[in-house]
Amino acid sequence: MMKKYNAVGCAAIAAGLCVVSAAAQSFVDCFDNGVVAESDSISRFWREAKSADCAVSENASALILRSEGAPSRRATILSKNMDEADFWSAPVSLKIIGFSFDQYGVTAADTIFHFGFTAHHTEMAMRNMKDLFVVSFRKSGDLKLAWNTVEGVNPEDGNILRSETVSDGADVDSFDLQVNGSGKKLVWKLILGRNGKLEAFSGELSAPDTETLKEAWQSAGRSRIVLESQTGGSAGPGEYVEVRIDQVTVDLGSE
Ligand SMILES: [Ca+2]
Repeated sequence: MMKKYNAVGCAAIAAGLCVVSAAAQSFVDCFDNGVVAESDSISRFWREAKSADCAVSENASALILRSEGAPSRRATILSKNMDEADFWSAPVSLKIIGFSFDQYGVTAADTIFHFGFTAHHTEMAMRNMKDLFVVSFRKSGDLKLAWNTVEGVNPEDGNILRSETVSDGADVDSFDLQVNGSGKKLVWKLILGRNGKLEAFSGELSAPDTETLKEAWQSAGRSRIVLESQTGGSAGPGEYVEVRIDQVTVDLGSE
């Protein structure tokens, strides 16, 4: 059964920063209470994993994932197990709203955001998680959507479902990752937003790949969401990548 949570606590709604849709909203975090681990409605909802020098914080109604100081540094947060994120039972939509990148001393191509779904059991860098269905997005516009069932694979190096270079990567301010594995195949749709202008990509896994992923996921017996910032190879001491997010929601998807 889907659990429903209230979206109370989104003080930023009045400011127009935190828009909560009325229909089918299952989970929302507007990062309003100053403590990352505490979502606006669920205690101890997020757990974090950070490389040296990295930071996860919540400030002014935003989540900030900051990776810093060397290549391949990561700041990661992992949700609790969520019935709402179980796309094998019902279509799921994971929305990242009010997104922006900031970086210092690091190239746009090395300014990296990862997000998506995982059946992994505990918080750690995403490359060390198995069972991922994820998006990798770089400020340069490099976009990859991939899945994997093994540890030690970077999100952008798994089984690639889509690889694109989108225009105006620095202007992307929202993501909506919709996944539906509740039928015979897993179908997905990814919608990028730039100031209200939407760009969509979609596809589906083959039946054998769907079976492989579903077996791994159901063997793990959980579904979580995960977000991560990462530095690429051009990061040195004092240089950083920052990902800022105003709101994360998990809803019933559209199919
Ligand atoms: Ca919080």
